[in-house]
Amino acid sequence: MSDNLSVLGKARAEYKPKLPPSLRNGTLKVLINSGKATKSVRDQAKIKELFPNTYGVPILTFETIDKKQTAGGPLNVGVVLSGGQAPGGHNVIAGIFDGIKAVAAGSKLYGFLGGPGGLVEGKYIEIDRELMGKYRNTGGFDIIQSGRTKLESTQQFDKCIEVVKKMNLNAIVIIGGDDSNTNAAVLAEYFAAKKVGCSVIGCPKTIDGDLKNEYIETSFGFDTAVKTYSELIGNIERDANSARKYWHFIKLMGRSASHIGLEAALQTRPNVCIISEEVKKQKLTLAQVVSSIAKVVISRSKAGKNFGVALIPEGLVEFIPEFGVLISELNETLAHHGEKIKSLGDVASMTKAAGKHISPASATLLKSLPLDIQLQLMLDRDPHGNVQVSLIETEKLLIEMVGKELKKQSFKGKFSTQNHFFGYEGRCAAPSNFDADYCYGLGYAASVLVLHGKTGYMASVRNLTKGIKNWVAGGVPTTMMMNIERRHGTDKPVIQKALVDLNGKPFKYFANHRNEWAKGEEYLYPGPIQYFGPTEVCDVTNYTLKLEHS
Ligand code: FBP
Repeated sequence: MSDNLSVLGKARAEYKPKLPPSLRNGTLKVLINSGKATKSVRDQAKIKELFPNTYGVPILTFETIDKKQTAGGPLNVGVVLSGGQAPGGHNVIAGIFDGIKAVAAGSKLYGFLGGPGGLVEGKYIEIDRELMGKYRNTGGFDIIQSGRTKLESTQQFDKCIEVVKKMNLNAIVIIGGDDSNTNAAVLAEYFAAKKVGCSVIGCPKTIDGDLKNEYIETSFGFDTAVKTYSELIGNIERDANSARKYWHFIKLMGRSASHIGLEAALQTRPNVCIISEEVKKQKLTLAQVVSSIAKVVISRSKAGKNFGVALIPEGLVEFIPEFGVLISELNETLAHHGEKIKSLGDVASMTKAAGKHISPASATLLKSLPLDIQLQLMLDRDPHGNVQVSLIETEKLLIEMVGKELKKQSFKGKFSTQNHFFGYEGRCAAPSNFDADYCYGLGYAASVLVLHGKTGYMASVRNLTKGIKNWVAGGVPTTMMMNIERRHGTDKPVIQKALVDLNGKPFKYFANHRNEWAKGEEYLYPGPIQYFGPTEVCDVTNYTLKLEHS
């Protein structure tokens, strides 16, 4: 055992993740059941045309049978960790490792270094038993690191083929979010078209919780990350309620969707929690969002409470209609004139130059914002064309604007504030028992898909709220989750993001309680994730999953 493990780390290394029944006792007793042909969520004709070799394949579920199934010989599998870190990635790799070894003695697992870029460049290490042993049940992606290279050019795909041939790989497993699994689907299609004979399987990862649908109940890492943030938010609530002198504005990671904010609100009951999807539905302007927060500040102050806690989803600005328009116009502008605009150096000149390419309303809005926010909106997009919302300091923008609004209303109380941003704090936390088990199951399921030579699938484990004895493992065609969206100024096939459903039970529960939470101190203090102890404490999932599947 590694000597750089903490006391908890050592105890945690001994944890044996639990597997769904169909994957227990090795993968040798697993049969794949075929279902009906499938279709994409939208834009069926276009997606079918783009994925002629992998479109329409059936959903797969595994069942235990008595007959042994073995691979023809040892399997060689490569694994990639892609995109933002999420707790449990190492256990997915452990699941693949144990799965392929159970299928065929002598099977080998290789880890591509630094994300999809490592695959293109053929940079890898072999993951052997000793190395794997150091990372079981740990957080982070450090075993092979991660990266955000987008796989899209024919040149990149051809390089991947060279690597696959050189390493004699039977399969590549890409562990990633919606964008990375889009990469996996595109690569699977390319390999199938070229008859490369190498499967490409995806695994649903992202703390954001926005890679989910009927068959992928949740993405791994969401559970642990939100529990980590909720512990911190609970601590802040207790501090706020003790000192009674600060309003805490807490921005929470999660990119576009507000699943993290909503779940954290259910776990901690703050005074304010903004849900971006609701802002969009109600077409609220920034001024209206600000005024809704100011109302709570004023009414608490009238009750003698100049303190409170407000949760802000990091993607909020994209959902405020005028900002949404500004950001999409800036996306197009930066895709075509980005280099020139950025070369100007100072923010005022950049804003002026960008202003020439966007609508007058957007140009006025951009100019009206604090300089640092103007700059943050014009920073580089990520390789997938997304604005980097984690770099936009929305919590500070709101504090400033709420302060101005209070002044306008001749507010007599106090508005002393603290700002926080919780994101990176939770992405590498040691996986909760739920994530440790779920991830191990996903990895094991991926190895079964590889054994059966399946490609263009995402590994799945379902029935997650029904107890592990009822968990169902299988595979879902990635093309089923796709639609066409505008990225980097062009239409691209991508996995559709699952945003917060305003008719769903988690949001409804929040909406029914938020007024009481705004007035009082109904705070809940969830405390740290527990790894050892009673099952109702250690194996509990999260409100979102429970409510969605109750
Ligand atoms: P993925 O979608 O790749 O899982 O990443 C999620 C995320 O943590 C977002 O919540 C956040 O906006 C973004 O990554 C931050 O990116 P980076 O790690 O590049 O700063």
